[in-house]
Amino acid sequence: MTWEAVRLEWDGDVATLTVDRPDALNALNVETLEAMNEALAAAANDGARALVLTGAGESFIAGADIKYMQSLSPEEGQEWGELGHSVADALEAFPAPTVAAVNGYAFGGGCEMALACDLRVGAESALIGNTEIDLGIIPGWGATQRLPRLVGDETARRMIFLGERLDAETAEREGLFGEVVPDDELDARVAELAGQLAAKPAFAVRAAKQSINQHHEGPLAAGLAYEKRAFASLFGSHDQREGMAAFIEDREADFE
Ligand code: DAK
Repeated sequence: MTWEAVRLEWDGDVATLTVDRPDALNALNVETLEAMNEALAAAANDGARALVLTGAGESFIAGADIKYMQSLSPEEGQEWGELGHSVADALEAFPAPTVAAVNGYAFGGGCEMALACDLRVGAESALIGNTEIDLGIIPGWGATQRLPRLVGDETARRMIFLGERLDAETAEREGLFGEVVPDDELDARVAELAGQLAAKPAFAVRAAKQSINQHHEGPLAAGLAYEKRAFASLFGSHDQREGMAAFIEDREADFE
């Protein structure tokens, strides 16, 4: 499958989804969002053990396409909101770990796509923020919920109320980026990290991801109960038996 504004490339079990509209700094329009949904489904179906999200050229994703949004009616705005949510949800529910390689501007809806990934690595020159307030709107693809969970309530309110654009160093300090690397080392570092994630036992990583995601979806008690069930379900699996045997026998594990 090929798309105009999205590329899906493979390196072993690692899939990389690149938003490829560099002339618009990878701003998201309907066609791009639909292609992202299809590419994510294809990557999941083809068994990706890790997925990288990045942008072509100098930008990660400069936001939702303002030129498209400008004249939307409330009904069209609702459809548009749902389409963006479906992509963010697909990233969040992706059956393997996802890493946002933030190589430049990640504003508005671009920041929200990064927030829906499991991990974020920033290039030194990256800028990130929920800038919607200056367009007279609020974040509409999940940042009001996902951002406070990641950076804490006060920082999230500041970012959203003030439309702050954080540089990479600040984003790392606030917990928005897990790490920051020089621009020319971003691809190599993300490939290394994604490779490490892909080499881990896939069922266990998925169970851990789903358990952590429960925390986002309901009260703590429900999340803890889910975690208990997910934990128990891994016992008896090949990877659990093999991982523990390898530790006891002091050898490398051979995971499925
Ligand atoms: N949309 C459309 N085009 C964009 C764009 C965007 N978000 N960002 C950049 N571009 C386009 C520019 O218009 C320009 O196109 P041409 O004029 O060449 O045709 C080209 O990309 C290069 O941009 P600049 O010439 O501006 O480049 P600079 O290096 O000078 O500046 C910049 C880069 C990223 C600082 C600047 O372009 C900028 O501030 N862009 C806007 C960033 C922004 O505010 N992003 C947030 C968008 S709002 C909703 C759910 C979600 C959302 C909305 C509703 N509902 C539930 C209804 C989400 C909203 C957003 O994401």
